[in-house]
Amino acid sequence: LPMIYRLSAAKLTKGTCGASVDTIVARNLLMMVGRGMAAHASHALHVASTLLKTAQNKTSYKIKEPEKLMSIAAKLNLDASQGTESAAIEAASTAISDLVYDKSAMKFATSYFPVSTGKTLQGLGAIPGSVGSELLAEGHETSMGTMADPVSLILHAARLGVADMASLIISSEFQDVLFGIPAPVQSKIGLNVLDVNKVNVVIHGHVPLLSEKLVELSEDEELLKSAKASGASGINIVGCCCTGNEVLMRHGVPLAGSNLQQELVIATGLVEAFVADIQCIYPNVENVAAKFHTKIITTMKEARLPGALHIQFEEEHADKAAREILETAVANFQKRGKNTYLPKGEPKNLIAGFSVETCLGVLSKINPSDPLKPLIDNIASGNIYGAVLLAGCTSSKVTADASHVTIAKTLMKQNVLVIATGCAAQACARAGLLTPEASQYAGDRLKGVLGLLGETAGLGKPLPPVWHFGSCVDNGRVVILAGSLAEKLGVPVKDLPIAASAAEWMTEKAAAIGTGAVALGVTVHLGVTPPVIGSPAVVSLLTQKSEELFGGKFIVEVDPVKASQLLLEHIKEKRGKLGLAT
Ligand code: MSK
Repeated sequence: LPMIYRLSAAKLTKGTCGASVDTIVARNLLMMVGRGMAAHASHALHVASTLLKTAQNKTSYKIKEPEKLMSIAAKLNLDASQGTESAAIEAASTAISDLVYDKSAMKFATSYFPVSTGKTLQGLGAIPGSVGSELLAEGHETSMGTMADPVSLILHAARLGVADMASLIISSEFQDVLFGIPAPVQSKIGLNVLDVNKVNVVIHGHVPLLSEKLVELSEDEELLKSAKASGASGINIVGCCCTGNEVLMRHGVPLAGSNLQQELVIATGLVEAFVADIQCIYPNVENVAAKFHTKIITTMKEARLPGALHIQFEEEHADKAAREILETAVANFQKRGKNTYLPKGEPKNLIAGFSVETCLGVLSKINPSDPLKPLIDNIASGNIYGAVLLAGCTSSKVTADASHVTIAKTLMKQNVLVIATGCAAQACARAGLLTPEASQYAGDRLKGVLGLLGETAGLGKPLPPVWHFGSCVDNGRVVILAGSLAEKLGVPVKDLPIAASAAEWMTEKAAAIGTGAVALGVTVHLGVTPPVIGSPAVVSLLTQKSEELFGGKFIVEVDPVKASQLLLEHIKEKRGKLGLAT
């Protein structure tokens, strides 16, 4: 049993070494945030390394968005005068240095956050050095007999949270450079995006490096010929979790499900290959697949499963790995058994693919010289009462999807704009909230804004009341948008009428994102109680003291209706402080 439970069971307040419950809880939290941050930074390192090798002409990837690359270089204050490849090498090397090498401050943190946020973080010693140096210190501090001061441990967790945010930004920005900036796209979600007549390939995990190639190759003539020779009418790629979100928002690839549906997707008996890269891959997929013909294929060295077929992804040979995977899937089609089941009915429609650039693009049609102004005017007038980001997983500890959906519907009714990422976005999609028709659930004032923006975007219909902003790493996009709004208004992020909610969070990564958001001044609701209640001191640091220090705090409320009220009260308070109508 974890030490904290053994202590409380024995009604003790200290361990044998004298570590208090506050020390133990703070130490455990720091380790949790550290693991989450390591996962995101590892993702970022893969993407940065791919960008670097692409610029060096060592891969078959292309730089699809040279303009965006130049704006990243400008933000980082890099010399981009030698052209695209040189700018890519500079930007990727800066990221790799931020992630791996020891130095005083991560450039992706100091360059991307508003100046006022940077000053607050600097004053609190919360600007991270490289991820590598921070993790080294975290491992050391949390080892037995080292750091025992709970406040220092929590401040270190905040620093790791900030490093996590910077890592998300690296992944999100470079993925756009390599694969394109997402733009609104229509697609579907549900188990019945699987096709009984086709070779079904599920792509699962987080890093879109190999999945981009799989999507591209699924239309390869030779592979389609072999699929037809096997009796299939084609190759059907569907997504799961965040790899699914990535290919959804760039290519419209439909989604089969989120983290909690991964085993169910296989249990349809219709999946020829279940291809996993990294993170949120339940080891149980192997046990379920063993009952069917499904091949579980792992592709990255960090996330291997003991019985899975492993086809290693390497940036330089991505096409070869993708072809081998699809050949394996096609060859497996004829082994599909009779024991198949697909739920009746149609998958749900959805619109995804919102990005900062898309938003600014639409807004600039209203005000070309000052695109943020229409957004600010609508917030000031109360047409948009505030904005809340729904992020994180779906959880088996609560009724899955229900918390996200209840909060989304309650907030939009009160004219709050809802942005969603990760599995939370998929939960909203399953409830039909990513459609123009769902704008009927929004309050009249927000409905008017969605209608105007939909017309301006040329949709001929309102925008959905929930904007799918991408995968978990795309929380970085939301940070960039919030930072731009704050800078435009000349106020710190902590004063904006915004908040975040991780109503069904479950992973260490969600803990890292939440901690980073609080450190940047955003108040975050958690709908599943984090493992800190053994220490009233840590609870107070996270839910009260953090607001004095950073401007953001955690709100813990399991009931989604009450949570919505708390989020609305928070927005009301912020509006009041800005002198806006409440
Ligand atoms: S996939 S981290 S279950 S959101 Fe990003 Fe979903 Fe949570 Fe994984």
